[in-house]
Amino acid sequence: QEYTGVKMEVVQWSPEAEALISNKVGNRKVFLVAATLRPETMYGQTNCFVGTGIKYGVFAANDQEAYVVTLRAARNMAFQGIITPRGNIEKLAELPGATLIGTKIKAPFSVNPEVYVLPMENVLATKGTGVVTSVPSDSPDDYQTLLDLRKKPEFYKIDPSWAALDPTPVIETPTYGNLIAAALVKKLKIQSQKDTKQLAEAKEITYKEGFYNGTMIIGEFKGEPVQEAKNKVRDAMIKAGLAFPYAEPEAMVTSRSA
Ligand code: ZZB
Repeated sequence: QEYTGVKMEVVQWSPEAEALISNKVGNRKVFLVAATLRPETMYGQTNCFVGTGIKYGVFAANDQEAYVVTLRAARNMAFQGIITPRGNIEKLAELPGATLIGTKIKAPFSVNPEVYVLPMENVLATKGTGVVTSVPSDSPDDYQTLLDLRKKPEFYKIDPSWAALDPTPVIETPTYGNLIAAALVKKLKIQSQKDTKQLAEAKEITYKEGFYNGTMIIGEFKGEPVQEAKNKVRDAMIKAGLAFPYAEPEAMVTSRSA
């Protein structure tokens, strides 16, 4: 799986994370790195999601930068030469996911320059970097989670202002308009992020509609089909030093028939 690793620079740590980070990162800039398959949607980022029960590390990428990802992702990055020295990893600090909530970070290419880290129940520790950038216009999971957070901020232990940014239209499709995630959440009668079966179906439809029938309605490639814009946005982010290619190795073969 070929992801784009999106570098979301920390602007202001939450007090809990700040306490764990103190003095441990040297002069490095620290980034949460989100793994995405939809670089063309980055204009619509409104926040970032982590799993509150997932363990994250702050890993030195080099003398200037450090990345907040799972250990598993850091290992993959080291083998891909993203983290130097190649094949080696240096963990500077450890951050339980819950401590990251409320941290303010930059959202590269987004109409919202700065966004907050929020909790999502369905973040998998075994996929990508364990960090997910949220685009509620084009991801049903992100949209529904945002609704859940707004409905029950105390339950999720967030300040309501952290979830205040509304979805921004990024892609137009003939069937679902310019906020496809909201349209599908409604159509499939999804009520919460716990409706994982319907959300999986909504995601499938969203991927297909966006890719085959979507047109960009924002950004440098406005007016172009998503199919063409996708890699152009990706390349522009990489060129700007705001992203890098990150490959997820195929699942290891654990058994095979003779
Ligand atoms: C931004 C984005 C915008 C995404 C969108 C999707 C969509 P897949 O197809 O199942 O591999 N993601 C990445 N890592 C994780 C994780 N550890 N746990 C849960 N979700 C994760 O899913 C790849 C997408 O799932 C990634 O692309 C990321 O969200 C999320 F408009 O990044 B995406 C219709 C989807 N739209």
